[in-house]
Amino acid sequence: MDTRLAAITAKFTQYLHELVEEFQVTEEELFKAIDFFTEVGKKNQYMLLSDVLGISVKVDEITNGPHHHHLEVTHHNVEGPLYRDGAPLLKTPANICPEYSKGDVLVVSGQVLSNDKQPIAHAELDVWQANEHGYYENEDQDQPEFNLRGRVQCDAEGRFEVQTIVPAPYEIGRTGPVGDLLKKVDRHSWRPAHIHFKVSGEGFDSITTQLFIPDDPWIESDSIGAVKESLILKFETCENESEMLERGLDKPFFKTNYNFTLPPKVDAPAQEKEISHL
Ligand code: MBD
Ligand code: FE
Repeated sequence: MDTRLAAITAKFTQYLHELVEEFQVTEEELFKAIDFFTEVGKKNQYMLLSDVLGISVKVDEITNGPHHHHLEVTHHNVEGPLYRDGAPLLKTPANICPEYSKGDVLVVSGQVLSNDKQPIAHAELDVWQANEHGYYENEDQDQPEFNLRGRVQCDAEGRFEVQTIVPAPYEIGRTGPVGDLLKKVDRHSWRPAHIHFKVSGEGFDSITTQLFIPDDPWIESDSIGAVKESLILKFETCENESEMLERGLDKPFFKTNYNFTLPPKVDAPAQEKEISHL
């Protein structure tokens, strides 16, 4: 018997009964709800549903927040549905968008540090983001494979520099039941422009997070509620000719600096000592 599952099931049932009672839900509405959930499954949108209901962010906080609340480490954030394993391995300085000219160029640089401010040598950033129209490579015929994705290896001081473009805001559920629901209840389905990161280093816990583009129109009303103040980037405009040339650019670009701080590895449960029998 799974007592936790039993308790959650009982409570869930109680909440649903209260809801049915309060709204005097009809049979017709129940059938519509069942059709909705069937469609969510068929279109593989359960994660997206959890996102727009604010469940994903809450669960992320519960799962990845409290162990480190006493430490100053980079705020965790949800992975979202668009991560892909196996992005190209790159060394810093890296360019994850070689066809840069289509968007505003952005150079993200910084350092990966431990909680006591020591550099983490050869830390890795797994980066992924949407393009200047708000589309991820794996949902867009026009982008090359793994465009705007990369696993960037930092140098011996944990430093990195990633050249990319400024992503556009992302509209979730453009097709499918979750987007349809949002429309029906008059909720917008925009996410402020963001860049995803999984940051890892040997001997440290990895962190999955997102950094947000400043001054985005949706930053105060992210449809999944994932924005945290400490994850909003600050942009500078770089018009310096030699810095432009260095990067093969013929126009000014945006620069931003962000340091990631990884938590120390949570001690693995003590391994049972092997008892040697002669
Ligand atoms: C996204 O791009 C995203 O990052 C999340 C968390 C959910 C839906 C779309
Ligand atoms: Fe995203």
